Amino acid sequence: MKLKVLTVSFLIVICAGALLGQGVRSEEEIPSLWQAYAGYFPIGAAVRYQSLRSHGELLEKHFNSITAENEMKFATLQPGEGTFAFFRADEIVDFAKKNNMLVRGHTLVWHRQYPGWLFRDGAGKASAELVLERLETHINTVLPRYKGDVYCWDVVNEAVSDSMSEYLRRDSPWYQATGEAYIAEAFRIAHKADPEAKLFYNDYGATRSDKMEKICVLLEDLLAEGVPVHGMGMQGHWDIFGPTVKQIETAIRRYAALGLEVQITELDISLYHWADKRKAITDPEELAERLAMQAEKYEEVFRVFREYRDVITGVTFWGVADDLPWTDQEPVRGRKDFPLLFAATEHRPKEAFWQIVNF
Ligand code: HAH
Repeated sequence: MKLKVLTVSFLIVICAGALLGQGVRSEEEIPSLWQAYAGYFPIGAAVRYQSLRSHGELLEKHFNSITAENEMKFATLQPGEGTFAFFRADEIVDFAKKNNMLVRGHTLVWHRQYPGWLFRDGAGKASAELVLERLETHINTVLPRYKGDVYCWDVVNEAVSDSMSEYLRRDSPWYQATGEAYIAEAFRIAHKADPEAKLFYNDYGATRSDKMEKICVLLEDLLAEGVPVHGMGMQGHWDIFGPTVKQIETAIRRYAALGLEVQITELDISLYHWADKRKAITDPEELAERLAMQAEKYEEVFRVFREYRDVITGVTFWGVADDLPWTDQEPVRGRKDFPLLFAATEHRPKEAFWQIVNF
C-alpha cells in the first residue's frame, strides 16, 4: 500500500514536472538564452503590450529582439483613415530600447487584421489607385516614426496561396483591389521610407515543397524586377510531428540560394499534429511523452539553425511562455497548447529550453 502511494506520488511529481518545467532551479542556475546564442543570431519573442509587464523579467533575461504580436498591424496602427494610434507600439519600442533589444516590425500588408475603411470608398469598393495611395500613406507614416528603432519589417505577410490550383491568394482584399501590384509597391514604398530597414516577405507553410516553389517564384520575380526584398521570413508554426528537420534545412538553403537572408519569425512547436482536432490532451502520460518529443524537436531544429548561422539572421518565438500562446486566442486553432520554452507556471524553463541552451 505504502509502495503504491509512493509510486503514485512519484508519477504525479514527474507529470507535474513535465507540465511546470523541469526541476526547480534558482534563477542564477538558469543561463540566458540570448547570451547562449550571442555568437549565432538574435533571439526574439512576440509580445503583447500587456506581456511587457506579465513577462518582463523573462523578456529582459532571455531575449534580445522583440516583435509586436498585434500592435503594429494595420488595423491597430490606423483604425480610422488618417487616425493613427501609436501608443501601444511606442510602448513596445520604448521597452526594447530600454533593454537594448532589436525590434522586428510586423506587419505592413496582410489579408487579416486590416481596418474596414481601407478597401472601401463611400458605399463602394476602393479603386486600385486609392488602395495603393492609402498603402503609401500608411507606410510613409509608420516607417519614418520608427526609423533606427525597427531594424527590419515584414512588409508583406502570407500573399501566397495554400491551394494547389492557385499561385497568389486571390481572396486577399489586397489582391482583389490591385491584383499582384500591391506586393512590389509595398516593398518599393517601404525602402524609400526607410532605406536602412531590412525588408522581408513572411509566410507560413514555407517548408512545404509546393508552397515553397510558389514563394520562390514570387521572390525571384521581385528580385528580377529590382524590387528591394532583403529577407525571407519562415514563420515556423510547427509541431512535434512535422516538418522534418530535413525539410526545414532544404527550405533554408532554397531561400538563401536566392541571395536573401533568412529568419525564423514566428517559431513555436505545438504538441498536436496539425490535423488533430482535439481541444486538449487530457492523459498526463501522453502529455509528458509529447513534451519530451517537443524538447527533442527543439534540439534538432536549433542544431540546424546553428549550422546555418551565416544565412540565418534571427530566430523569433511567437510568444514568451506557455501561459499566453497565440493559439489560445486564434479561432483557427483555439485549444490548450504548450508550444514555447517556458512553462505557464512560474515561467520555469521547460525541457525544451535546456535542450537548446546546452549545446
Ligand atoms: C500568423 N499567421 C501571423 O503572421 C501573425 O501575425 C499572427 O499573430 C499569428 C500567426 C499564421 C496563420 C494564421 O494566423 C491563420 C491560419 C494559418 C496561419
